[in-house]
Amino acid sequence: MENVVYLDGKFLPESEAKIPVNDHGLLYGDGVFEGIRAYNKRVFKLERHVERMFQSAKAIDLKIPHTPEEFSDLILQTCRRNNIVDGYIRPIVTRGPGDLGLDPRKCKDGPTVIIIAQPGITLYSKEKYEKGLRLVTSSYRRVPPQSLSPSIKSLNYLNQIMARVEANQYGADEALLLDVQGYVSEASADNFLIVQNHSVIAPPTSTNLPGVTRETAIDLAEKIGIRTIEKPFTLYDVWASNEAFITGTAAEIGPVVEVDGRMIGDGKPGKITKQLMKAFRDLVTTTGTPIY
Ligand code: PXG
Repeated sequence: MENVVYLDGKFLPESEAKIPVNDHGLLYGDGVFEGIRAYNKRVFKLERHVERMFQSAKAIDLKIPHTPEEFSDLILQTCRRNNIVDGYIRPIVTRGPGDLGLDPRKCKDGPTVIIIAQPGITLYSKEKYEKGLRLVTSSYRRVPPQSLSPSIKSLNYLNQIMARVEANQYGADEALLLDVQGYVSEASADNFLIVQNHSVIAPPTSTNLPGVTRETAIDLAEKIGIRTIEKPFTLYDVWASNEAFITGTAAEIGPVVEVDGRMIGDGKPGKITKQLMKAFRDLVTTTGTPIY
């Protein structure tokens, strides 16, 4: 059966959910979005994702025409319309349709609100989670907060797409981006963390997206009794680390076993990484906002 999409107050079959060609989301990437997962008929960290979307919208001075509570309810309704058990949810709010020209004041009809809920998303094969991912450092630097805050989950992903294209050209699974100062920022659509001397180390979020999965992994590490440290680190620290992993809603927690041709630890998914992957699986399948 065809997917049902929420678009500006209506639930429509996907093939009928159309956006005008003059929507500033398309013309200028002017808008924000979220990526959320549902597990076992529950939406994982729904409130936190909605909160982050409202924060991103506020940062670009875009007023979402709903309260966060209303928005959460629309997400749940969209899941119900699509009989979601395990799924992937993509809310998008664009500046809306308007005449050509950057000025958001041209978008007189107000924002366009879209919610897609589909049965799932797969980024990497099962084998990659068992054997680990191979990353290469990108020659592109993550856009600095002086230019556009990387904490805004906006519709402008070209910086990361360029890095991903480069990683593909090198035959790697993912790209690792540095910030303009040379510290590790994040992967193309995932946060990047390392393990050194039994501690999990995460780069501060000033140079990357404050990932919900990153926060969750840090909470889980602390619950298990693993020390977590937030501090800038360099590629040297990555190459010399005992373990490394990525976190993201789509990727979940993925072990990294190679960066720039150097083996991380013993070249196999690390012990702490595996512990976190297991704890994450337990958490996502037992918590979250019920859809039904
Ligand atoms: N950094 C960036 C730049 C991201 O886009 C993350 C980190 C991880 O954040 P979360 O909150 O998901 O742990 C993201 C998230 C997709 C897709 O369609 C991308 C993301 C999330 C869901 C789906 O590829 N990126």
